[in-house]
Amino acid sequence: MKKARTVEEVSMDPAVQQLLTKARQEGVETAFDRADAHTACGFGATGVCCNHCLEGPCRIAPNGKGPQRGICGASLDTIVARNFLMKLTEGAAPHAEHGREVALALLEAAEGKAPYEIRDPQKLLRVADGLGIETHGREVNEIARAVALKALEDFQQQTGVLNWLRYRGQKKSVAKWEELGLLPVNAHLEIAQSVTRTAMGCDADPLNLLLGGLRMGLVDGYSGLHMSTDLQDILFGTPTAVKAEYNMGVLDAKKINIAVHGHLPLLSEKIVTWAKQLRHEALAAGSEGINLVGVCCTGNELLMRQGVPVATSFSSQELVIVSGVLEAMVVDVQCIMPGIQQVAECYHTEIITTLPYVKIPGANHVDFHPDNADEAAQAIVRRAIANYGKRNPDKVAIPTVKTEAYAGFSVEQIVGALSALNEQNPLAPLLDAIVSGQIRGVAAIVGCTNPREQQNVGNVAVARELLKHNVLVVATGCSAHSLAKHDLMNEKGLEYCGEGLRAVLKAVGNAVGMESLPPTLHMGSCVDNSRPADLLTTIADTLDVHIGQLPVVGTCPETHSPKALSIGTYFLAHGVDVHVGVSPQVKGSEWVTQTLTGDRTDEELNLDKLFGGKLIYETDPFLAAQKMLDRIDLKRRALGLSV
Ligand code: CUV
Repeated sequence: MKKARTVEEVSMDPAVQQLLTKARQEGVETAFDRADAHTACGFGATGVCCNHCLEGPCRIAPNGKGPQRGICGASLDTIVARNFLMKLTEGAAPHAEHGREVALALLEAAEGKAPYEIRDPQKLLRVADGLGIETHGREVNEIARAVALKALEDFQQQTGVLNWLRYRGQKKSVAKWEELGLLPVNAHLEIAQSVTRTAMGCDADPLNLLLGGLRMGLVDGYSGLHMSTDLQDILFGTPTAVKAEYNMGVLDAKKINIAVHGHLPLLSEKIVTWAKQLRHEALAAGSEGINLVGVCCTGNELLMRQGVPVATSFSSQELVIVSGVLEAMVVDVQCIMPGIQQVAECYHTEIITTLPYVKIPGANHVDFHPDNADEAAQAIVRRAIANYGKRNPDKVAIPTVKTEAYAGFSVEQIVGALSALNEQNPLAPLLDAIVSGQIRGVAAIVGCTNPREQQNVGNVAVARELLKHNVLVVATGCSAHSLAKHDLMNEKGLEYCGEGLRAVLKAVGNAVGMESLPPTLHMGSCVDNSRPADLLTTIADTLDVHIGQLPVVGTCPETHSPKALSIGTYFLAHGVDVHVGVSPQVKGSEWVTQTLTGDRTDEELNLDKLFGGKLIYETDPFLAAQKMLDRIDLKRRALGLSV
């Protein structure tokens, strides 16, 4: 067995260090300990193990020793490309399901069958317009119904192109995808076809498999990210700037604590409502009220729209329970470690699953459907209240660590802030700063934290390094948690910014009555990666260039999730360079690796030649930042901008 890491080696977050120490003292095992106990399988880690059929598993040693083909004759390149496509499909499918769940909820709300209302009718009108839906003289619910049906078409139609791609895709990129035959028809069809492609005896052409991967990127981007964000904004409101708190110190020993965890805001929005309405019951139980805290992307959703504080990110989700003050952890879908149940059994915490297709043995289940949203949320809040009396005071220890952070930077909010400087042409100040070099480029830091990685180190180091070189940084997902916890979303972090960038952040901030914009802008959850994409589309259209020509990069330094790979692929399809700091498990095939990283010297196709962007795999955050800066400069030069 490998040696266990010290708590400092596990995370740079002092709250996580404290709670991990407590967990270890109390004999509670967490993902960090399991990560230390596991040795990664060298075959799996390089993508050369094929277990698509019952002849195998077959594994090919990349050093040329042993059989060089699977029993069926699949080559090393086929096996690695096929495994990579499967990963991308596993990334795209949950996001597409997210989009579909929200579309169904909108339909039921519009038809009066689910207790939601349209909180942003203006966005509804804009989205309807963009989809070519007649809005004139129609009731809000009638338009909402038409929008929901258009969304559901993207899971049903047998010909044509995803409505959301036609609506949100940059025309220049769409033309490229059309030329390559990559345009997806409907998300479910594409996902089913992708699974078929990877099944035994189907697609064996590595290039065709990788192009299938790009299709998955587009499915994720339009049926997952864009659709989810658009419809959630319509239902729950478009985020505006909000100041909130981050880290374990947001737990409150005097209150009933409920953590909401996962991705879908459909139920958690209702829990916000019912936590307020049932406060008197919480008081009657002897507490001082109800305290909601967020984990992972459900946390981001509630933070962006409701200012709900965030406790922690993916890799330390179990440690919220170790505080001993969590009455319930309510989970919906994605990124929920089954391990939370084992941890919960050492305390009084109740794990409550809520979707019929996401259950955990030992956890309790409250079935959620949009039509019973109020009843489910009430039941959950009441269960938490009932658990308050079971708390063991000897096990309570809340780290006092918390940080202030700004969030809520939707495109609408960013444009709104910029318009304080230039009402006629809000983007002009940003574009001028990019052209002059005051802002060298834009980077989106996205993705997760990973129990195998030292938590927050990669995300924070990449961010600080890019800021230092005047790159405007936006963030989503758990990487945003990392940045917020380490003062990169409040004024303190301005010290890390280069002079040019700091001046722009201050100028825009002053114009909207703040001392400065925060050094990095929190744009939301993982599906909200649609927001940076929309921002890039607007910038590229204004300059009349392809998105891939802009000096912009995407980076996920600490990811663990296939979703980050499919989101990354969505950006790669636009020609945006994408850095990953964790192995994408393709190293076993030089052909696949070099096609993705654009490093092939022969005349054949690679991603860079095809789209103008490539995958950058680099585990060292400083080298990664340098490589991204080089690509930003390359693109600046190509546009005739100063470097
Ligand atoms: Ni979707 S995908 S660990 S919660 S960001 Fe967080 Fe974000 Fe990655 Fe999961």
